[in-house]
This record gives sequence, structure tokens and C-alpha cells, in this order.
Amino acid sequence: MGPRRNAIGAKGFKAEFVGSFFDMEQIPKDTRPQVALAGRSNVGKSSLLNRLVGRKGLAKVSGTPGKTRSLNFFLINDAYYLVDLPGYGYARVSKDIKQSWGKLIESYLRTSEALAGLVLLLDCRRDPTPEDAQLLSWLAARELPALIALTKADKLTRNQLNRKETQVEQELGLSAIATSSKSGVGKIDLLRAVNELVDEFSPR
Ligand SMILES: Nc1nc2c(ncn2[C@@H]2O[C@H](COP(=O)(O)OP(=O)(O)OP(=O)(O)O)[C@@H](O)[C@H]2O)c(=O)[nH]1
Ligand SMILES: [Mg+2]
Repeated sequence: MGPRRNAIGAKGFKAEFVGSFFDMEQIPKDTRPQVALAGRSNVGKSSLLNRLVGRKGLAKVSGTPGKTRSLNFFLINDAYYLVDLPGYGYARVSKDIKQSWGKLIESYLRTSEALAGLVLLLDCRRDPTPEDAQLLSWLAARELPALIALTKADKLTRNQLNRKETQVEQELGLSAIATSSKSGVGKIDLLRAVNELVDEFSPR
């Protein structure tokens, strides 16, 4: 079918960095759907984005939490955007900076007209935080879909992951997909889910 279908399978898959934006005025005025990747600092958002698009260095990754500070837009197959959001919950940044990232994430999730849905990333070894739940409630308030990607699945056994998936699904009422940017586990399932968000998007 259309270009979105080509998203699965590396051949013909196109991903371009569009820009880093520090406020809502700057983001592309474009009706193509956006799927946001959000989660705590260091949870693995940028790494997962790179794994999804098959390009290691496309989104900046670092061992230092707080690497991503802006809304980073990547255009996929000329059809939709993946948006890498700043991480939250990182203790070692100033209160002012925390507030400005928080405001940026909040205004983006609450007002972006082309937002098709959210992929909330949770470390498979940790429990969801109140901030994670807050993001989901902003999406729910707009009746926008969300799904969970459990990250760093290479750190647990398949049994432990199954348990975690079930726990998170019950706790948050959303489906959870175990992923690893290291091994590639979950990539196809997550891309499929992202494509569904894109296909179901209707501009408001
Ligand atoms: N073992 C393992 N490590 C991972 C995985 N994904 C990411 N990491 C590591 O986790 C750290 C943070 O990864 P990032 O992708 O920068 O995380 P982020 O969520 O974008 O972080 P911020 O931009 O600071 O919010 C890096 O050291 C990565 O190498 C994974 O699937 N498995
Ligand atoms: Mg990042």
C-alpha cells in the first residue's frame, strides 16, 4: 500500500532529521501525523528511535542522562514524524531546567494538533512513576492513543519480561511491547503499532 507500509523492513525505509525545537512556535506546521517517544531520562528513547529506523547515530545517545533537551523531529518515509522528547525525572539538573523541559513536554502533548499518539517508554526493570502516569492522562484527556514500550529487554529473561508486560498492562490499561535497542527485540512489533497509530490518525 502507501509509503507507511514500507516502514517495516529496512529496504526503502527513509528517515531524516528535521530539527530540534525548543518551543511550540518552532515545530513544523505540517498536517502529517506525529508519534511521540517519551519517558524518563536515560530510559532509552533516542536509542530506540535509532533502532526503529535502523540508523545508529541519527538521534543523539549518551551515557549521561539529560542528553535530549528539545523536541527532535524525524521524518519517516515522507509520511509521518517520530518525535524524540526530552527525558524527565532526572535528579541532577536544576529546578529551572526541569521546569522548562516539563513545560515543553506538557504543551507539546496537550496541544500539538498533528499528534497521532504516544509511545511511553518504561525501563523493564522499574515501575511506572507518577510522571509517567501524568503523560498518559494528558493523552487520555484528548482521547489520543498511547502504548508502552518496555526498554532494555536484554536485561531480563523472557519469563521476567512476560511478567512485567502483564503487570504494566494491568496497571496502566495499555498494551506493552518489550523492546531492546541492543538486540533488536520488539522492533517489528513496535513499528507495526506505530504504523497503526499513524493509519488511525485523523486531524482535528
Ligand atoms: N542494555 C541496554 N542499554 C540501552 C538500551 N537502550 C539504551 N541503552 C543505554 O541507555 C543509556 C541511555 O540511552 P538514551 O537512548 O540516550 O536514553 P534517552 O531516553 O534518550 O535519554 P535522555 O535523552 O537523557 O532522556 C545509554 O547508555 C544507552 O546505551 C537497551 O536496549 N539495552
Ligand atoms: Mg534522548
